[in-house]
Amino acid sequence: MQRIHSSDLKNYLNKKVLVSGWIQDIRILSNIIFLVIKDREGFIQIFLPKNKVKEELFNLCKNLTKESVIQVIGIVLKSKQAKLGFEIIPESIQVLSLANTPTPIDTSGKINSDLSVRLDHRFLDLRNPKRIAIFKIRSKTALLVSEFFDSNGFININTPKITTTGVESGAELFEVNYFGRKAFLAQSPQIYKQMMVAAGLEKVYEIGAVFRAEKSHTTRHLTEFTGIDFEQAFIESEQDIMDTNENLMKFIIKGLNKQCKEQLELILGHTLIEPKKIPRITMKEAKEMLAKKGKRLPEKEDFDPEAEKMLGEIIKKEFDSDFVFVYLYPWEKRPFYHMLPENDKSVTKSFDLLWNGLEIATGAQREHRYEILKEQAKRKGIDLDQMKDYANIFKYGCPPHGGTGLGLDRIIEAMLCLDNIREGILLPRDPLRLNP
Ligand code: AMO
Repeated sequence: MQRIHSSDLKNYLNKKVLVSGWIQDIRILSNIIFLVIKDREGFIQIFLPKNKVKEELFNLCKNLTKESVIQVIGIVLKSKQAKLGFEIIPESIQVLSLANTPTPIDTSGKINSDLSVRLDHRFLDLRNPKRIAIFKIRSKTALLVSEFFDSNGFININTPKITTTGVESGAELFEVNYFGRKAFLAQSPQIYKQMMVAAGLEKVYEIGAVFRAEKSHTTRHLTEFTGIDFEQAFIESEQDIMDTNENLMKFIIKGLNKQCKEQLELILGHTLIEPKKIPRITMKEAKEMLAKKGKRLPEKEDFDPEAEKMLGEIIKKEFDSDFVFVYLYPWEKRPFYHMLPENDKSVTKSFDLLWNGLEIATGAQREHRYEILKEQAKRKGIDLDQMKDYANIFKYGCPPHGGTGLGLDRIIEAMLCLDNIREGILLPRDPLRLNP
């Protein structure tokens, strides 16, 4: 017999089915036993009236423990008491795995455990429909990202995660002993995505692991996260790159509202708001808006989390948008490879994208002219010629180009209004957490 999921029960009324899952609840009364089992899609009630089921089944259920895995064959009947409106009267029950009791954390979601304890027992923590919903949404998001880039002519690439150089200022590198040679875990695919544009692929994207040796203990930083990176050639300016990001976000939201309606409603109580036009403001304008609300930031400084949150609220009020692009970031706060505008060398042709007051992406037009790039690197104290693999990209015909790095984990955090980035990643890595 083929197994069916809880969500399919409605199609099998009065028919014999095989279901399996984890025991969520057991209620034993003198003449009746109720079992609730959960599978990936929801819950199934198993009803055992003593006078209608075999005695051995009744006795077997008395010894079951919560979270044990069982397989049930029985008839689907309508039920007024069952949440889904159906229950199964079993003909047979097979115990596939008996769980130890008690479990280290409550899996029903009724008793809250500390996040850190939950993460220590993540596989048990995920036996909760709300948590599974997060990862169904995350899975669909990644798929939609690929669909978007694929249908817009981008080529999917896979770049090395063991490398010898990094170009992200501020983000530290994890050192690896590579057969006695010093290597690093990639802090972004920046070099390689630019390289592939120069190679002639023109438009590329990658979804892959990114490593940052930052000792940040915040609700938005991980030491290993999933980056969505893209790079595109023959652009006019960073505005073209913002367009791509804007279209991507609209595509994701539209797709999720269609394909993950149930999960979004379970977590948020509603589907996502589809953005109309995402406002684009300069860093200077953003700082003026913040200053009016009493938050003053130095000219050359980036936003702190409080400023980002405040800006999100201001934009929501003034533009009725959950998203905002902030562009023309100060040169001091951006890596050397960002292009500078002709008329103002104090800023770069770069931007951040914020969703619900959280930075989810950074992008820019890159400097593709070797001599200017070399000069910019020098201004940051970097000798470009020491970075041979990167420097070479610009020596043999490199078109104007730009791109973006988006954090998938940040997108999920912002989208689902999660308190902590760790809620949206299966097994987070941070300065303190290296397990499980
Ligand atoms: P940046 O360093 O801003 O830019 O990273 C891009 C995006 O990645 C996410 N992100 C993080 N997510 C979780 N934990 C972290 N520690 C973390 N650091 C960054 C954020 C961020 O916006 N090469 C450039 C991108 C580019 O210009 O193409 C870069 O890596 O969402």
